[in-house]
Amino acid sequence: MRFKPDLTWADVTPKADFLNRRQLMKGAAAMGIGSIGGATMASANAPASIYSTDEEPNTLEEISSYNNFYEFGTGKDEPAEHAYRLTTSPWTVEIDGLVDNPGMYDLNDILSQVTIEERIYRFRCVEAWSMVVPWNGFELRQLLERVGVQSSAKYVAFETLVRPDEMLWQNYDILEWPYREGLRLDEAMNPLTIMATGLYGEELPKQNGAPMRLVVPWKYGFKSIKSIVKISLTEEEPETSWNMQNAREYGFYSNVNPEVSHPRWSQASERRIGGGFFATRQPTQMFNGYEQYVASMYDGMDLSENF
Ligand SMILES: Nc1nc2c(c(=O)[nH]1)N[C@H]1C(S)=C(S)[C@@H](COP(=O)(O)O)O[C@H]1N2
Ligand SMILES: [Mo]
Repeated sequence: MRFKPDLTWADVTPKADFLNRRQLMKGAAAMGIGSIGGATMASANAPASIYSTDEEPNTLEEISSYNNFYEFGTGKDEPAEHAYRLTTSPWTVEIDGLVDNPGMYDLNDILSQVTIEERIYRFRCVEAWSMVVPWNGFELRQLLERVGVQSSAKYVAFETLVRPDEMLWQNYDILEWPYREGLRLDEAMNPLTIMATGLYGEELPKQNGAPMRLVVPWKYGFKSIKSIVKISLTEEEPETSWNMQNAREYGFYSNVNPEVSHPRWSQASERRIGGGFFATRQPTQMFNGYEQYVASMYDGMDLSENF
């Protein structure tokens, strides 16, 4: 299925503002910074983000060969083998629900309106392995502010592409397709929450969720939904794939919490990918180490209930 965008940023952005941005972008281009190859890269001279960890990042090889992306198989090595089939250009994102400017947006238009930067984040899968990933991407709140979130909106729902002739495992009922995820609006607006479009200053590999995937570093990895084609602002808590699959094991919040065990294993420690066979496990941190930026969003909540 191919969509023709019926709205562009020029339609939703006050015109003067839009023209200013274009001028700025052009100026930036003339100085050799900013968007090359579809704006996937952060400027080489950009200052390091205060949100980045100084832990040693995993290699591109590790990050792009050990993956979870069930649309391309359930084995860790299968996404790297099969994701080449995915057509990522053109790419359209539908934004609907409680927004002032719903529509079908071309990804290039979205990327021309946001600031791409580097974020080096810890990434913790619910299966108790972890990595350190140097993402390139933009804060989701930039996109949400552009489309105008209405005051009744309380949640953001995301959907991955459905295209079984390219995503061959969508021909099997291993999950209910499309893969779905969701955040509370304040979580989505948190500056730590990014849409990643690149890795190591290069285009995002398809197995990592090209051309655009969510990254929510204080939550278990399954919240970080890949290859997004739909974003909906809703009043009700959206359905999420792993919760639908097994509500006893996977909740909506899924904040990294070393004190709350998965029903089948402990979450107290994790195996850092690339550490070698004899590497010792390391302790898992509350909110994956991002407590100072996110804990206040859950004040008064029983964190052991909201797994
Ligand atoms: N569409 C989609 N998104 C997905 C998944 C998936 O199977 N399909 N797996 C999730 C899980 S369980 C994890 S741990 C991360 C893995 O991201 P990575 O392969 O880039 O490390 O992607 C998440 N996003
Ligand atoms: Mo995961």
